[in-house]
Amino acid sequence: MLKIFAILSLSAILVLTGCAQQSTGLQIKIEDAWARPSAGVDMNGAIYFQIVNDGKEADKLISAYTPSAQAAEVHESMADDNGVMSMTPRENVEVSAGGEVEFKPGGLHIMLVDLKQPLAVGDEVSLTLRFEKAGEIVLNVKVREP
Ligand SMILES: [Cu+2]
Repeated sequence: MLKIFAILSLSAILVLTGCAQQSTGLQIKIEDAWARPSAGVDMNGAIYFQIVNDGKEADKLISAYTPSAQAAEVHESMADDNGVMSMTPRENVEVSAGGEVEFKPGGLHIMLVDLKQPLAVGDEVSLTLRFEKAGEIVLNVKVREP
């Protein structure tokens, strides 16, 4: 009986700290998420969205996960002086307090490495984004034409 009581009060504490965290005004929203269809034999995909930070503290996107591919990586595409595109992995992406960061073709994206199945228009992909402070945000992302 004592043990049960201990567990109950522990979960009460967890709920309370959850509330306390929210009251600091930390709020991350993901808007307009979409995935591009995969093309032919290229079994990589890409997901785009906008991160909106309505909170009073900066936060960082630190990792991504999807069950639909071997890996989900945060990448940034860039053109060099000759206009040749390349992409580099980003360790994290900071979103300033009250700020927005756009993931879009030719820029930041979530790369789906080694898709388990091709992505066609109308399909849905589950994507989990992990933020340093806001924790995990799970999205259902629709595949559509760019
Ligand atoms: Cu990429």
